[in-house]
Amino acid sequence: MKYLFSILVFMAAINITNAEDGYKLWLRYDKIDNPVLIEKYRQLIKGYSFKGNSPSIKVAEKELNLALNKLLDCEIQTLDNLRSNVILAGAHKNITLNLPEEISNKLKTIGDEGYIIKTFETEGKRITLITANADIGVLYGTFHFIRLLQMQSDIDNLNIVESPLIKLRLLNHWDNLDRTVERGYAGFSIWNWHLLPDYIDPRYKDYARANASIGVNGTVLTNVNANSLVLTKQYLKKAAALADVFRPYGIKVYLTARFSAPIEIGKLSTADPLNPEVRKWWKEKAKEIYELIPDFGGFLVKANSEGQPGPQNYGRSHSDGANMLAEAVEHYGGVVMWRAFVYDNNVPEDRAKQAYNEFKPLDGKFKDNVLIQVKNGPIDFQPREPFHPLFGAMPETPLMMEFQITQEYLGQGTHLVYLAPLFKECIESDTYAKGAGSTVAKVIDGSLDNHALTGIAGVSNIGNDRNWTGHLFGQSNWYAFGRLAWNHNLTSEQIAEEWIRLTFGNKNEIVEIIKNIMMPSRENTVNYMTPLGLHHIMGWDHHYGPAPWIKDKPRAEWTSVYYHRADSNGIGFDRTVNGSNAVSQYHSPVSEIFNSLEKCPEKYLLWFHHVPWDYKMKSGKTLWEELCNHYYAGVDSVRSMSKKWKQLEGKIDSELFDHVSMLMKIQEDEAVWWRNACVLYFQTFSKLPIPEGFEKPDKTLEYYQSLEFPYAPGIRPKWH
Ligand code: GCV
Repeated sequence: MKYLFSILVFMAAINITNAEDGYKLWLRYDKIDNPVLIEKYRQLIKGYSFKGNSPSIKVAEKELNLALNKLLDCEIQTLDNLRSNVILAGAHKNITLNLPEEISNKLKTIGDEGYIIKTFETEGKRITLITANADIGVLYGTFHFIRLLQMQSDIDNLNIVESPLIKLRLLNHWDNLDRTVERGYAGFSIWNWHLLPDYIDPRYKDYARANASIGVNGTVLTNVNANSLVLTKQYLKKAAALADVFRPYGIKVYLTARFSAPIEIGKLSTADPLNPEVRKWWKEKAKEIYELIPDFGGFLVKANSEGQPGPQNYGRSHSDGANMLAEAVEHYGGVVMWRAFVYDNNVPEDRAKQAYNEFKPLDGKFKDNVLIQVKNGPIDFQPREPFHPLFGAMPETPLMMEFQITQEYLGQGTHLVYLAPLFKECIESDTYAKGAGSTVAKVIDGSLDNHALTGIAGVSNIGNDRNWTGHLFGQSNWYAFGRLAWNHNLTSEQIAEEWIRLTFGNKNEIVEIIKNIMMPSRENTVNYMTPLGLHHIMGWDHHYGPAPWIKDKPRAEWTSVYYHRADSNGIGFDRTVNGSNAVSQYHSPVSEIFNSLEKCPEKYLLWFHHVPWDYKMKSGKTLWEELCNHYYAGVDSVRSMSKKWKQLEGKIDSELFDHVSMLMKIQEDEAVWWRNACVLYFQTFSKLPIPEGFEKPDKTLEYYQSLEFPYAPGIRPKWH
């Protein structure tokens, strides 16, 4: 009896230690649940030998040691002399073996960050080689090898050659120095500015590990709505401490530069980019930064946008401003990422057209170390937008992609929305800039216009919540961003499958259920929020929940009615040649397709057209019926997602199960809220009944309009 009791206590303890709070992300390294496979791996991995002793090699070795010992549940050690069935890892120059010619040739094609994982025999010994041109490639290769083990892949005969398609793969943190995070839904900032530089939170290293494991190689630490203070010595030392932690992992630190910093912290009377004193100030500032952070990546700038200062305050252009900063950092190899997210309420022009109008004429006018950072769509990270017309419009300038990983407009912290399909939809769009096949992917990877400097940024969803991203499935979006930044040819499904296996284990039944939840989740969200091309109809300021009724605000483009334009005739923004003519910013035949009511894909219909309520859709239904169908289908799909999730009870970790179950309940309620509020509101214009068979909203429009959320998270601090 006593014996049985001890076993029970022991089992309870195991349960507790196994309880999974999500902290470990996709680097869980739980023991492989297949003894036969463990034995096989143990036979194939008798030990490892890392060549070189740079910080990157040391962290690679440590990571492999950790992963092997946990996954295989035994001590696998470093070996001095080479034996059969070992892993040999190191940069090419440090590997003294005679490598097969095939490997040497491939190394010439994979740059500094690429790697090769190859099984081969030498002097009768079977070796798994992880090699690269530089040590950081060895680290990336090591993470790839670990992923193979985590996914229980066959490692008998490996022949993997990888290199990233895009050079700068960055997270953008919209983190403020007071630790609030603009549009952050996972707690406060992970950067503890107050305790830095002396207190190094262990999270910083885990952040770097996670990012390196998916190939992210840079991080912009601060909000684009920038605070000049980060450029003072006091804060630069703090940023330098973070850079020191990240360096072995190949991650460079970048900062946001507030354009008026020369006035605010430099005591100058102007920030005019053509003023010699201002130019000198930025050069000295760059020197000071590089003394503290020798591999500082450069600046990200939001200028003359939403109240931020910029060169136009002095009658200068975006290129004047960007080039001044570029000149300050070029000597050190730094870059300037200048955002194209600009629109001005004093300009009587469709907001969707303004960035193109301002930036296209500047093509070719930027210095070589400037990238223009363009959001995926022309408005603002909506659940669905057509691709931004600047892609394909500035061949002389490197354009970098800005995606939003944090779900400002997609349910914030509580909705399960897998974003890879959104990212892929955009990068696979054909701009036709140089004929068919001129995809957005080719613009941003530089292959369309031969740019060597290329980049992609994701606005981070990370905070100090224990599981990093608030919603566990937010982790899949961080993961997907990194994997696509490395290789945009991966499919959404491949990435989902990887993430699920790394997070929930390899049981096929579980993988399939979760994949079936993730894959349609973005489309579901579009359906219950903004179907058929609707956009920007969310809550005022905090952007939480539906509010298509928002009007009469200081800026028309900050209202909802500006975008949906519903009236008794119909709904949608006429951007055809007869309307704002935004369609003309796209190349032919995209412009004609978007311009045509018949040819425009229905998913973008109300983005480009004002359509009568009784317009016959492809399904044969009227627009009103189709709109209702989408809203109701969105809610139904959330309900069926919850049912699928329930099948996992008892099959996955209970803490993770409960966490997601509770959030799904919120998502379901909020999907109903979106549907009811939007259908009731648009009904005031269509004057048509909700089609037969659909459940009737249980609340009135007035009820939904009365809701207020003064403390919704992620709101922009009032001091901005
Ligand atoms: C950082 C939207 C967001 C703002 C954000 C802005 C931007 O307007 O609501 O919070 O500001 O985009 O991308 O600059």
